[in-house]
This record gives sequence, C-alpha cells and structure tokens, in this order.
Amino acid sequence: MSPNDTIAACATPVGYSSIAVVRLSGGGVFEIVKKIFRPQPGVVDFKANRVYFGDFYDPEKKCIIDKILLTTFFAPHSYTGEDVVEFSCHGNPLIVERILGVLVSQGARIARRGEFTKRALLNGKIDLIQAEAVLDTVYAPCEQARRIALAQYEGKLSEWVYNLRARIVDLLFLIEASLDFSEEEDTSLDELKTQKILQELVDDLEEILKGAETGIKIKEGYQILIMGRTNVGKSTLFNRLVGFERAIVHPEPGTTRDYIEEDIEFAGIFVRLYDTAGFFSKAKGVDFKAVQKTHSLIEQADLILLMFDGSEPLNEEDINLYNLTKNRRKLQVVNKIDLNFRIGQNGLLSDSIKISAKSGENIDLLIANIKRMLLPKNVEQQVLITRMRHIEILKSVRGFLKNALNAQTLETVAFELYTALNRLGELTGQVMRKEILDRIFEEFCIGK
Ligand SMILES: Nc1nc2c(ncn2[C@@H]2O[C@H](COP(=O)(O)OP(=O)(O)OP(=O)(O)O)[C@@H](O)[C@H]2O)c(=O)[nH]1
Ligand SMILES: [Mg+2]
Repeated sequence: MSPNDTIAACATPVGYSSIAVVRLSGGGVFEIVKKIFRPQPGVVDFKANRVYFGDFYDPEKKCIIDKILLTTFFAPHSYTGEDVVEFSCHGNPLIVERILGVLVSQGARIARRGEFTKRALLNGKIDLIQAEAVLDTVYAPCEQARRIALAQYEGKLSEWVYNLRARIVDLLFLIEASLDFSEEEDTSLDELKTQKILQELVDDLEEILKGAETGIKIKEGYQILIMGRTNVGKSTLFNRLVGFERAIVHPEPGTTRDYIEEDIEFAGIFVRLYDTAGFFSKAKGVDFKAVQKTHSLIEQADLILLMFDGSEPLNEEDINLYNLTKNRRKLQVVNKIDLNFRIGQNGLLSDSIKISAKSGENIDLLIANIKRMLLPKNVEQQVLITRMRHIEILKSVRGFLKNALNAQTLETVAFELYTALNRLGELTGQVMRKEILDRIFEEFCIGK
C-alpha cells in the first residue's frame, strides 16, 4: 500500500468518557471529510489549524452519527507531516466504532500500532529518538521521567548525538584530506591532534553513559527497602509513604513476615517501596525464614531506610543491622520522636533523620533526603538516556572510537570512524533497519 494511504484510529482509550478523539491522516483526508462532515451553515471550505462544529454523517445509511468538533491540519504542518483531521466525538465506544466504520467504508484503513508516529518519522518531522520519546511521554511513571521524555521529544538528546556526529565527520574530513594530499603540509594531520579529538569524543561518551544508569532508574523505578529490628515502626512508615493502610501495624513484634511492596511516586520519583520483616540475629523457624527474605533484598536495593526506635536505647540488634548494611547506600531514620527520646547519642546516628511515622512529623524532610540521595544534583541540566537501545549503540560507538585511538594507520582510524557514524545513524534513524522500527513501533498503541 502507498505510504500516503489514509489511516484512521481512535487516539483515546476505549470506554465511556466525555469525548473521544478519532484521527485521520494521509493523502485522501479531505476527500473523505467532504463526504462525511457537515459543518454548520456558513462554512464553505476548510482552513488549516481550525476547529469546526458540525455533524458526522454516514453517507451510506444517510444518517447523522454524532455532533462533533473537527480539527484540521494541512501537510506538512501536522503531527504526521500529512493532511490530518481529528474528530472529537462523544466518548461512547459505539459512536467511535460507527465513525471508524464510515471512515473505512470511504477509503481509509485502520492504522497499525504507532503508525501516526512512524509516518512523522518517515516524513522527517521527528527522528527516531524523538519517536521513542513520544512513547515515553505517554507512559512516564513519574514527574522526572515525564521531564526527561519531554526533553528528548524536544530534541535535546538528538542534538547531543548530532553534535557528536558532526565532530566525527569533521575529524574524518581532516583525515581524508590528509590521506589524499599527504605531501601538502597544511592538510597533514598530526597524530597528537587526532588522538586529542578522539579522546574528547570518548570522554563525552563516557559521561553520557555514566548518566544512563540514572536515566534508566528514573524510568524503571528505584527500589527502596525499609529495614530495622522488630517493632521500630517500619510498617507504619511504609503505610505513610504509600498513602494508605497497606501493611498490618501492631504493637506486638514480628508482625510483618513476608515482605510487602508497592509502586509509588513521591518527590517526582518512581519508587518500588518494600516493607520487610523485623530483623534479628537469633531468629528461628518462621522468623528465620522472614529474615532470610529480607536479606535477599539488600543487594538489589538502591537505598535502604534503616529504622531505629527513638524511644528505646540503641541495642545490639541495631548495631548488627548497621554493620550488615554498611556498604549499601542508606539513610538512618530514628522513629517515634513523639515519645520520650531514649536512644541517646551515637556516632552511627550522627546524620540520621528524626521522624514520627505515626504523626507524620518530618516525613517531608525524609522524602527530601531520599530524593537528594537518589538523584544527582544537576539532574535537571543533564542530557539523560533512558533506553537500553541507546546505551547499547553508544557503547558500541565508544568501542569504535577506542579502536580508532589504538589504530596504527590513518586508514584504520577512518574505517573505525565510518563504522561509528553508521551506528550513530541507527540511533537517530538516519540508518533505518526494518526489524528495529518494527520492534519500536510494536510498543505503541493504535492511534499514536
Ligand atoms: N508513638 C509512636 N508509635 C509508633 C510510631 N511508629 C510506629 N509506632 C507503633 O509501634 C508499633 C509497631 O509498629 P509497626 O509499624 O507494626 O512496626 P514494624 O517495625 O513494622 O514491626 P514488625 O513488623 O513487627 O517488625 C505499633 O504499635 C505502632 O503504632 C511512631 O512514630 N510513634
Ligand atoms: Mg511490620
């Protein structure tokens, strides 16, 4: 089928809602619109970027399906780069079905997953990184992820890649010139200069790859473990952070056995929070099992909230726990500050945060500290990568540039640089491989 055939899909979720939006894009949009849309009197022709009120009409059954708003976009100034209209109809699945049925009977076909965005890519409206960012914008699980997705959609990461690309091209140009006219002095490239440029490129790649871990975590979620001996108030804090009575809280020690987890967003970060069984070294039977379960989570946690009971003196169990988690990123949290303060002063509590999980006192402070520990300081200014596909490509580009650094001849340097450029092209979509495109657009929903 021609790439310019006309595609239709509902862009809003299936179900009852105040409105639903059906999109139509392609070469035959306005021919179809003329047959199925009856604007209110006075409208003679359609202009770009306007909204028209009128009837959606079924020309075969000769009846009105719904009163709608029609929004117009003319090629190339639309999302897909083609003529596009959006029908805002009442949000009833029956109406949407009828509208799509009429559009198909008038020559459109139902769009495949992500096909609108794919057309935007093929028509040069956006590059592949931006297409992926569209998806990330729709599915961002937290404020930070939304911010990064938007930055990528606006082209921040692409810009970074194009800049790297331009620097490689410049270097190649110098090398080629030097190879072609090696006798002429002013074009000859000295080895030190090549090495210096290559090293700068490698350094920049190292830096962006270093930030990738943060990017992936922001998108996929940080794991935070609440730990402490029995009864210090772990489940009380857990419930407070998740915002409802998820875990049982009880004055008796040993209440929580299996760990409990909830996905939440706080301070703009997406987090999987775990409440665990109270830890004690001489646990037996089912308590021992519970402690083992907690143990299994320590390694994978991005942050441990190690809790202490401020109303009791620090004891051996507390110290054991502190030592057990010594090499992990953690925050000491002294709980129950609404009671008499008996825990005393101890070096290991010197930078602890004092809270009352029960009353909520200082929870804001705790959250601010969690954010400070998880997110790098300048995260808002950083260009972050958030996809394995990007990481893999940039790692391989770094590999080619390192090969170039170690190459013996300028010809080999040039060869490695060409290979690096090719890989970078895959990142932005200048080099397109069908299976990669298919995999990316499979993740989209229909209508996007
Ligand atoms: N006064 C006061 N009591 C608290 C506070 N946090 C928890 N508690 C009480 O301490 C007792 C134990 O709380 P939990 O949240 O069940 O403690 P836990 O650490 O989950 O206990 P286990 O699951 O048994 O290890 C309950 O009676 C809570 O109401 C607090 O900040 N102040
Ligand atoms: Mg508990």
